[in-house]
Amino acid sequence: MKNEVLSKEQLMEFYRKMIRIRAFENEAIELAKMNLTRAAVHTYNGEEAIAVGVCAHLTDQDYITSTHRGHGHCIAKGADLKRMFAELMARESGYCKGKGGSMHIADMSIGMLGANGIVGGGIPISVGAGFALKYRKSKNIVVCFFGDGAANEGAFHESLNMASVMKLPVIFICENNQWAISTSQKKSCNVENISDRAVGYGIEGITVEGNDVEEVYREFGRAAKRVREGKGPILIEMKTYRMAGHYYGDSENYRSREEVESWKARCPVKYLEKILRETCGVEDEQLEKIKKEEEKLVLAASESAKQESEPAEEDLKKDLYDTTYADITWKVFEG
Ligand SMILES: Cc1ncc(C[n+]2csc(CCOP(=O)(O)OP(=O)(O)O)c2C)c(N)n1
Ligand SMILES: [Mg+2]
Repeated sequence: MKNEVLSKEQLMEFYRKMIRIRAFENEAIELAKMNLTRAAVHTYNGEEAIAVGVCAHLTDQDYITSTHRGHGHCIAKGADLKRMFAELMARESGYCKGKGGSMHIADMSIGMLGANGIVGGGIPISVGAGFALKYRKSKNIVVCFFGDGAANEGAFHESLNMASVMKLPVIFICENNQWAISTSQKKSCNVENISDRAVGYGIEGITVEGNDVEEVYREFGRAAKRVREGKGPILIEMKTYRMAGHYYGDSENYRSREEVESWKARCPVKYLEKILRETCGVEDEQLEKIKKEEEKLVLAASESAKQESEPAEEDLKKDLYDTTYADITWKVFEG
């Protein structure tokens, strides 16, 4: 349902953010090729419209939980590019002092509760965060990003059920990019849409064209309004496609070239460029200028992170656990 026209300025801002994410991911691949990254790198190429359209509705006081494919979510929520690159390259100035890598980036100052190497791991965390917000009578919300593969895990079922019965302010966003490593989504799930499962939890389920940033923005906006009003959680399935391999180095021998090419033709960046040209009268030179500016920004962040030092050997065992809470727990046990 198209009933809200976004301004040219707003669409240009979405374009800039999507290009920033694409440029970051392309640079992350270059770093992986040079063996500068210390953990697996899972890129978000092809899914940029989702993070950008969703996060445009959020403030720093709203929370998100993310996945192993989390760079796009971080950037859309406002994370610092240099600290992200530093984390990928195991530098001390990275988000986890270089000890976490790509899959463990978190930034509490912007409400980014963390990427997660455990598939489905962010789903129950989002329910806990939702409970905290409700307990504090806050109007803020939690957005939980996860993949189609994660939607087949027990944690998904338990979390949606609990969020529903407790009417928690959580929006579950399934990024259905058609694949969970080499497992086709269609072969691992027998319902037409993952969002159809919402009925089983007594909540609303919506299916959205995830490569269309306008549709993502509009549909998420409606859902966010309802959830902020205290009407309980919503499940949104965003149909999209992972344009690159599962991680850098994936042979991709489980899917056909034709399939990849057909989805590349539906690339969210290209789709938005077409709208900007045809309905907003934007010239190619303006789009090129944004691309150049964002590439420059990303490369500067990467170069600067490369110059940073690695964590010192004597700090190896530091920061592994948050001892504040461990101490409290021990005190309780010890009476
Ligand atoms: C609990 C758990 N099981 C298995 C894995 C291995 N694994 C890493 S990514 C992945 C696929 C996830 O697919 P999906 O949820 O669709 O996310 P996508 O990679 O497509 O973004 C799997 C099975 C893991 N990291 N954690
Ligand atoms: Mg997937």
